[in-house]
Amino acid sequence: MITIRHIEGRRSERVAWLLEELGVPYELDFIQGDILRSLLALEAHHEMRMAPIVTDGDVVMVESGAILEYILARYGKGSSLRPDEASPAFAAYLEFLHFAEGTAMAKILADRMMEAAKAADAPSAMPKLPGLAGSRTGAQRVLHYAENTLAKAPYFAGDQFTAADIMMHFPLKLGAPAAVGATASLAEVQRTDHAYLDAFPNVKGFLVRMAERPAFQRAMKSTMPKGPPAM
Ligand SMILES: N[C@@H](CCC(=O)N[C@@H](CS)C(=O)NCC(=O)O)C(=O)O
Repeated sequence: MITIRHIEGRRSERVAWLLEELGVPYELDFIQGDILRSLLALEAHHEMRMAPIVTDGDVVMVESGAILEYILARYGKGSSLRPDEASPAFAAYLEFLHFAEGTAMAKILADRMMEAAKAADAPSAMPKLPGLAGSRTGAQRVLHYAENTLAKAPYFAGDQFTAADIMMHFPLKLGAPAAVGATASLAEVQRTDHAYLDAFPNVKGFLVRMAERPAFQRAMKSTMPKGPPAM
């Protein structure tokens, strides 16, 4: 049985979502309603002490994107959640599977650190650069890129839902308010009816479509049994 060491409302929900899509059983290990104790409990399973940590027999893994690839390789052979390597969708699939953490989350979190440094009157080490990208914050660059990608097809790898969409969901829901200078708690970002999403209609449509998926709904119910956490 696959065990997901989990924190409510965090990236570990991706693993539950993928397993729900595949119909593979799993168990979640977390302390309901207690984010801090769930986080501290992770240390018993991995020195990185971050969620998700996945255990499958002798395998213990961190890094959600790698975990999704592992699960697809072991339990999802032939599944449409991973396009065939010969398919035209494969390059975009790989890009967004990795972009979600490697760039999107990194840029969204870097914005937050820059905001905190600005609030503390710390001098910026980065000069303002010219051009379109230079005029945008990290979250804006990510959200505009996602918006333009989703203008061409309903999913990140084209016409078919894949694990890349599972990876992208988390940075989009976190990055959308940041991109328009709004603030939203972790509980609030679970909703898809915010006015701030109107700035990115294709992203909004994507988030709505994801929320309609039965596997997504089952995963959100199992990973947040008492509803979204306040923090
Ligand atoms: N890139 C990693 C990030 C994991 C991560 O930072 N998880 C957060 C929860 S969403 C966490 O556990 N943070 C606590 C910490 O790192 O101390 C992944 O995608 O799995």
